[in-house]
Order: sequence, then structure tokens, then C-alpha cells
Amino acid sequence: MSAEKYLSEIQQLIDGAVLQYLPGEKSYPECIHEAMHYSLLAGGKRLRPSLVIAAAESVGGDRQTVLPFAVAVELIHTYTLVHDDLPALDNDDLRRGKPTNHKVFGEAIAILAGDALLTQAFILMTHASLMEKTTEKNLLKATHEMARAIGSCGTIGGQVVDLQSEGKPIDAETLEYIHIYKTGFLIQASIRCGAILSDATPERLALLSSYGAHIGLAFQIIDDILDIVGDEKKLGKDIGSDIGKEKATYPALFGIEKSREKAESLIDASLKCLESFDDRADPLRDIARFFVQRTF
Ligand code: GRG
Repeated sequence: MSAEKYLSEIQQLIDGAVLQYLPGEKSYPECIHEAMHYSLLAGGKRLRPSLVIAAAESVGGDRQTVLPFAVAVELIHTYTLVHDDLPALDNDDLRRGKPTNHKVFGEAIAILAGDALLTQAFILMTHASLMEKTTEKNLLKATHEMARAIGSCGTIGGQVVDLQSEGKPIDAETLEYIHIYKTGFLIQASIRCGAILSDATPERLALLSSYGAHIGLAFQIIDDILDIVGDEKKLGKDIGSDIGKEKATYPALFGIEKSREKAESLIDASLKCLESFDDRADPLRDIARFFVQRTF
């Protein structure tokens, strides 16, 4: 099955599960639930939940078992997008092809919707069905890892350095820090958590971690390139915003061609990490290739 077919299958699974695992859109107080539903159902690619599921399946796990955790990861990702788009951060008007959350619901509700998505994610990571179908130790380990990946020594740390670097010349080391922390950690943690919940051996987990580190960095490099040469309609957001905000990016430091070469070599390295895996890891292989070939 091609990566795009696999992703569209998981996209449908996640879209259905999101509705099942969120308070209803009309639950009181309606505006917060409408705002949560609005951003979650605006049509993301569902890459991170796909990675939770593909990693689980690569080590013999089961997609239904890890499904609440996979949905939780999408909630976390969506919270970062909602908050990142706020006037105090990137001040963006378009996301996933629609007006950003604060443009529709106002800034206060957008802040609270992001907070609520993050909180709901922890409710799902400790969902009763996960407690029944996985071991307590694995569930605690995965939840702890996810929390660590998105905290001030993870995603938020990366975002802070990104903010502080706007308009300033930065070196390659700082740029790599921003990309790994801001984007890579959530991608890598999605893979690790899918594997941990499926009782992966330490050897498999180490290989999957390394696969995740490579594709996580490659993903953000390609995102930087798409911000220059991408198609706004396909991407569902304005392009050129990195240049406008004088953001630290790979193309700004190394040029588009060298950046693409770097992303391609990271994908090659990620595929090497999977050499000892059987065909149950094919979706992970395909997703890695998709990361570097994507146009949206
Ligand atoms: C904690 C507020 C806060 C931010 C953390 C993740 C992040 C930093 C900010 C979000 C905006 C951004 C540019 C993130 C980089 C990662 C990225 C390229 C996100 C877009 O991911 P896709 O392409 O989006 O998977 P869809 O919409 O398909 O889910």
C-alpha cells in the first residue's frame, strides 16, 4: 500500500475517532467545544497519529489498541498550531485552508481551546481502554515521554528559541536545535510511544527512535522549503511567512538545493534504521519517503 493510501486510511480512522473522543461540539459551554472541533476537523494530514499507529504495527502492535493515544497526539499537534497562529506568536490568518482559530473565535477562546486540546490529550493518553489493553508500566512510560517531548525542554523550548532568533543571524547548531525541538521531538515521541505501547524490545525501540530523529528533522527542513516554493492552496496556509518574519530556516542558511539534499540524506539514514524490520514496517518506510516528496 502506498504512503498516501495508508495515510488516507489512517486519516479516516482518526477523523472518526476524534469525534468519538472529544466532548460534543454542542456541549456546554458551546464556544470552547466548537473552537476545538473547528481546528481539529479542519483537515490536517494526521501524520503524527499515523506514525503512532505505523510504529505500533511495525512491532506487531494493534491500531485499535493505540487509537486513543494516536488521537491524543493529534490533539497536541493541533494545540501547538492554534497557539502558534496567535497574534502574540506567528499572527497567522490561515491554517489548514481556513481562517485561524482566533480569527473565528477571538483570541481568548483560541488560547483556551489550545489549552483544552492539550488537557483532553492527557485524558485520552490515560483512557480506560489503554489501561485495559496495555500494561500500566508501558502506559505510564509513554505518557511521561509524550509530556517530556512537548514541554519546555522539548517543543516549547524549540518555539522559544525560534521566537528569540527572529531577525537575528543564527548558526547551524542553533537552527538544528530549533528544528529538532520545535518539530522533531513530537514526531519522534509519536513513534516511540506507539512502539512502547506495543511492548517493543529495547533494540527495536532504539532503532525506531533513530528513525524518528531523522524523519523529524527532515520534515521541518521540507516545511522550510515549502514555505518558499510551495503552493498556498495545497498547503492551506500563506507561504513566504518565514522570510517575512525573518525566521531561522534551512534554506535561509544553506539555500534550497543544499537543504533538499540534507533532507534526502536524513530520509536515507532513516530507512537504514528499518533494515532489520520486516514488511510490517513498510508504512514507516513509505511515510519517510512521503516526508521528503510531499508538496503539502
Ligand atoms: C507550543 C505554541 C507552541 C508551538 C510549538 C509546533 C510548533 C511549535 C508550532 C506550530 C507551527 C509550526 C510551523 C510547526 C512546525 C511543525 C509543522 C511543520 C507543523 C505543520 O505540520 P503538518 O504539515 O500540519 O503535519 P497538518 O495541518 O497537516 O496537521
